[in-house]
Amino acid sequence: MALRLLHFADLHLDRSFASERLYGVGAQRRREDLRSALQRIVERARETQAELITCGGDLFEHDHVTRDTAAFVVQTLSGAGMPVLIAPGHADPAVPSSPYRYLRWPENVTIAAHEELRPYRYGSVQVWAAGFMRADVPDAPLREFARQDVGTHLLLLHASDMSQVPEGATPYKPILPGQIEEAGFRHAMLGHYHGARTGDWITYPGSPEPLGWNEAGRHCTALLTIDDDGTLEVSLDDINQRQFAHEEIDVTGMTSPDHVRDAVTAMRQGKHLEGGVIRATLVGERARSLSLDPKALSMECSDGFGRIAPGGTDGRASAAAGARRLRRMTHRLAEVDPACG
Ligand SMILES: [Mn+2]
Repeated sequence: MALRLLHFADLHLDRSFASERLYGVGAQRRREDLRSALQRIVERARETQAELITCGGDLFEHDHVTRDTAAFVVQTLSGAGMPVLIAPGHADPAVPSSPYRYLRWPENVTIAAHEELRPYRYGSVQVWAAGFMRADVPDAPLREFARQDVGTHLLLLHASDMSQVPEGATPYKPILPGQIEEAGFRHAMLGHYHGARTGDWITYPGSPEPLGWNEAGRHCTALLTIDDDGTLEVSLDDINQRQFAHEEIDVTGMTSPDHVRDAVTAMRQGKHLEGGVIRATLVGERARSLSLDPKALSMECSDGFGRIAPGGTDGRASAAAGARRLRRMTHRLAEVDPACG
């Protein structure tokens, strides 16, 4: 065997989660999830006897990262007992004020804080890496790359496979599978797309934990094994402990807020939702006698483990004017924690 490595990307440590309307305890718990994912990644690298850990960028969010988190990263990675190679991405560009630049990193950690691709040698394998030095890098990274003919070469980048751009993704650093092959790479370990996927030339491990309700798909680490003859195997293994779930609660027939509260509690205690961050939508026909106050409901369901925050409430009158109203109310974030189940 020439090399075995564990690849991950898009952890987004210290993300605010404001875009998911998660605040306070709810957001803090998600940030703790991200930290513990890094510890599990390092543990998995050891367990699988990897010889190298690679990170395809977005390890943390530069706009939010605290010194404490940066110190946590340094400590966790320094304890990995193997080399770690990081290619800074869009969310964690190696700008002068980045922890990548101002911190003293342990000897086993290498930051590819350079815009052009440079090779890093691990045994008989060369891993070519480059980093974002500012947040927006439109250039195609392989356009002027001189083909490598001798030896085994891998690519580590935060980049966009233009043959499979997910909805809503901004295509920084566009590349195509054909370019990987033409440049002489055996495989590209990338970051940027948050749903795990792998193919002949390109692997995205996805974000280790989902970062919101729109992140369906798998959240993995990728174990790459390269044999001496150049044979390559990629194994995507799920690493997430959380999932974002969406549930509906039908309020038809409920006549008091107590009924709604009981339904929310029952949903949160449902075993299949353990470990889930839940967005509950109240649907159905609201009885006239039932008044719902999202704020009050939210307060009542706040217990430190779970909470409902008032979300976008859009009440729409049904076709039959003056009749009962069909109301669709969105109460975000009944969060279920295993400790609560
Ligand atoms: Mn990302």
